[in-house]
Amino acid sequence: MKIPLFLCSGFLILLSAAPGFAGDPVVVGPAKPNVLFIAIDDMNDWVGFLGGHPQAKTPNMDKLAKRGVCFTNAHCIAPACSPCRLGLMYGVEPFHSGFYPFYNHSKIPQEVLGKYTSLSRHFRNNGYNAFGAGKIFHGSKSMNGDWDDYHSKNNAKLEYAPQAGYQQGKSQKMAFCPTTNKFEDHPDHQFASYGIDILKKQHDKPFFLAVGLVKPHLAFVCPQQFFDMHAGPIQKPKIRHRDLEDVPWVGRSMAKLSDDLRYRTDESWEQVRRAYLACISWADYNIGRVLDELEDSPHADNTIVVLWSDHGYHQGEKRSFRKFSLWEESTRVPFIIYDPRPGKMKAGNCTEAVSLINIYKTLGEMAGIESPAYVDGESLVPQLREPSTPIELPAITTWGRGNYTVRDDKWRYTRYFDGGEELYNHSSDPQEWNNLAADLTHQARIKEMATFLPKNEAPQVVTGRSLWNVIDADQPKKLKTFKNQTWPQMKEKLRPAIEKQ
Ligand SMILES: [Ca+2]
Ligand SMILES: [Ca+2]
Repeated sequence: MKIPLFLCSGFLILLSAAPGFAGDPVVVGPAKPNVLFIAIDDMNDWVGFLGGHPQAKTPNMDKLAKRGVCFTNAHCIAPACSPCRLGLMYGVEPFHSGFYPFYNHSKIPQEVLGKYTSLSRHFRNNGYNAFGAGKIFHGSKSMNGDWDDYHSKNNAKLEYAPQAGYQQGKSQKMAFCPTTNKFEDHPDHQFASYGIDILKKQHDKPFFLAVGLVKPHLAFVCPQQFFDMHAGPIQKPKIRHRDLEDVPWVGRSMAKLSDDLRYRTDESWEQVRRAYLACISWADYNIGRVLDELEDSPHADNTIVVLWSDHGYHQGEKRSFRKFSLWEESTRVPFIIYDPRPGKMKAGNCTEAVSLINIYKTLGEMAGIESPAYVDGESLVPQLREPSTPIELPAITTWGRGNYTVRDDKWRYTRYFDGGEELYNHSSDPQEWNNLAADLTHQARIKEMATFLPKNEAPQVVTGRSLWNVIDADQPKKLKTFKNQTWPQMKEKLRPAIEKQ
């Protein structure tokens, strides 16, 4: 009889109970790798390793990107917390599941959710312990056997120092300023500490450890020290002020013009962007704490690290703030996989367009676990072995039923539910300023890219829906309201700001 003693350094070490061998460790073969799964909320490409902003300071993620395979052209499943996370964790595209808008995870009917197996549960079903902390799903911390243990508590109240930043009225959410609390009071510090505690332990089974950070999501608040790192003037992103004029109406409806107008009027854009960069550095600091612990732990040689953000963020581009759009600012995300096991990975950048939908199958293949038959996407193991390996399928991002964007290594093609289209050439127009969809010379390309649009759309799941903030095929009337009233009014309001620029 052999008793597993512990798992480390990539091998399962057994203690033989046979006479004469008692106590001798016997190495019998490679053990299943552990997984450290780092989820980030609302982080766009303003990180050192993606170069989205020249003043980004993210040394810990940069180090991971260098050691692992960094997917420099990675895109979200949907540009919103709930549908992206449901898609990623269950391995199913919104147009197959019907999870287009926001849901309270625990209120989605079992006859719908029961068709799918969450990633953490799938690993549990295959001999793993699953531990989680912070934000992995949106709207519910833990349910139905997704985890062996889950940490979500944070009781400390954060106090803001708005005189050192910017705050809209007394809004706790729309605050862009340092906190006066100690590090330990902040949720992300606690979530990282939970991960560190798990990494300090010996485990009798391989583990799937998910650490979900809630920054840089609004409010943009974090300790002063991270604001101090960004004390000087903040460089503006590249913005074309009349950029929306060649964008179809559904696209225009996605832009958060009122936020842009407010920050222009208040002259607060710089404070908003500074606070965002500070929160990104704060997230990076907490990620670094977990990665340093892993490196010093007995699990270092046998733990796969995957790091991703659920979607990107506008900081004034397309006259917009936040996410909820199908442009590059919203879709592009940090995404890194690192595998320390010999021969499993070649460090480098993969520049092919990839979707986060591929995480499910990729982790499954890396751990030798077959994914359920329904799971969408494809394994990125060939790209981990050789980052220059091409990928045939483009990345698709869905925002509402009928609104899709298709991204390949050079082009973005978007089609909205009413037939409105956009086409951008990323080789010559990385800001997506010039919509080429009406250009007759590109019609063959549009036709080809349109073949990747979903053929059969699942109807929207209605039960459990908590927020439906997109104009789509299921609420087309909202577009009429927007066209007749909101946009012209908004345009009038914006005119002085536009003309001032
Ligand atoms: Ca998010
Ligand atoms: Ca434009």
